[in-house]
Amino acid sequence: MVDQEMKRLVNAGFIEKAQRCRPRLKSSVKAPLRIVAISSKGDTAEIQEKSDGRMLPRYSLGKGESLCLDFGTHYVGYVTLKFNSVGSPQDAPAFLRLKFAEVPGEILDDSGDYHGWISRGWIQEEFIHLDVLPAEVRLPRRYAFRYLEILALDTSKKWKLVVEEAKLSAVSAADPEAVFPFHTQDKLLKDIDRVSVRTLANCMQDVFEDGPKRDRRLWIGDLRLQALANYETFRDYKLVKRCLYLFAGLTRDDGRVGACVFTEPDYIVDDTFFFDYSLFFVPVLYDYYMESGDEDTLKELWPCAKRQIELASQEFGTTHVVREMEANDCFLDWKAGLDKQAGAQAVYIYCVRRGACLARILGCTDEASRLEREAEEKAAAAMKYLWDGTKGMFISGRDRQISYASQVWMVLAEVVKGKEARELLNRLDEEKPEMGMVTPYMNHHYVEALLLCGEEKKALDYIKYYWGGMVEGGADTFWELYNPENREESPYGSRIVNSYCHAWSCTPAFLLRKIEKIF
Ligand code: RAM
Repeated sequence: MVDQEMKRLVNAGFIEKAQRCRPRLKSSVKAPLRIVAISSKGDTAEIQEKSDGRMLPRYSLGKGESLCLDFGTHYVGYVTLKFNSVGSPQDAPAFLRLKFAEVPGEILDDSGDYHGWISRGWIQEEFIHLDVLPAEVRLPRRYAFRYLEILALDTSKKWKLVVEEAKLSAVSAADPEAVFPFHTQDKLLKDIDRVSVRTLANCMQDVFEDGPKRDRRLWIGDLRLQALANYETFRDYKLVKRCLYLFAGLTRDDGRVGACVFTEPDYIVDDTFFFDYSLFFVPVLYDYYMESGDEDTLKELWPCAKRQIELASQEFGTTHVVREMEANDCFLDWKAGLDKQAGAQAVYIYCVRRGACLARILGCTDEASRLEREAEEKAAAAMKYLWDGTKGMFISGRDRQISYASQVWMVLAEVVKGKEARELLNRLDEEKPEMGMVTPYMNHHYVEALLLCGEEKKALDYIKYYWGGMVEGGADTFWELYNPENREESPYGSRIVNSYCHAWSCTPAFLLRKIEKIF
């Protein structure tokens, strides 16, 4: 939901605390490793090695000629390019197009074909004129990429363009040396873990960003999963604390936590609100406390967590079933047509249970008991009104829609447990309802649901199938969207604006270590 009329509330003390946890970014200089040619092979991109990255100055580009540099893996950072000319004196400006690509397919995509609903400003493409060569160009934007294509749109008949040097200053708040390892002999799992950790590291910037290509901001749904992966890998508690204080310090005037916050030019909460995302402040705080033991933060931020539950509780009617939701009232997944009611009911129960635990930890026993009763009441209502006994599935909305999201969240909310939950997930697997899952975010929750009901083997196989599918598709970092059945899937109208290093996709680093502890 977008609330453009909203009044904002800023807690200066909280912002000050967030500011004190601001990370110092680590930077390292990278050069291209290879020069490649990318061509299309059916619907995939074929990469052909042309030469070593050090051969760069030996190439000269005339009108319409291009060079594609491969930096070896995915990075986030700032680029400096040195250009020169060969041949006659430069009698016309150099006119260039630069394309930065996280995956090779982006080099092949034509930005002119994009007619989607989010800004084309996200496409990492620049058009530059250089009147005088030689020239050193330090590009002002930060890019997320592995490949950089330099196309000479025009030179002149008398001279050609030379790219003498390409340099990247890669930045991240994470120290790649400081990862707590995951032990396995399985090559695919090793690769999945490596790609997950890289995804997380490249999204760890001034805050936990959702995607360094797009939207480059702090979303609470992404934060929740990033924080979990971070606790198992980099253990950067300070960065999570910073993000918690930002969400709590920048709310709507009724205390509601926004779906995302911007940190530039000033800290400001967005006017987008999702039922599930506001509630996720509770489990993010819960997980943070469980991992860090930071009682001061828990005490200070508990009122904000409690307030999210209070506000969400107003969305329930006398039957204790949450109201029917419009598509953008609650997120859950990008699956088009997904009915959100059952998922929202389950997310509420999931969050209230964690709220009850926090209240108990803080010694607020009356509040804890009240929240425990609240969770049970809503769980009972889910069984009464949202469970279809004949089909053995939870239904959602007036059309009684059956989706993966509803079943998975009801399991995570422990509305069904143990054997019943296992049977439900088995049925889901057999019947494969059409209302499937399209984001690694939703697929993460599916794996968590399997783990919660003791299906470690299935969880592991699914990680190999799903995230392994991206690794086999050449991923250096995990993608925002991945539907094995439709690789072109995009909620935005074209995959050209999809992000290919996306926070909510980094969770195998967490899931695999969790499974490792069980075995
Ligand atoms: C997209 C981003 C972000 C997500 C929101 C709901 O814009 O991918 O990660 O949290 O949607």
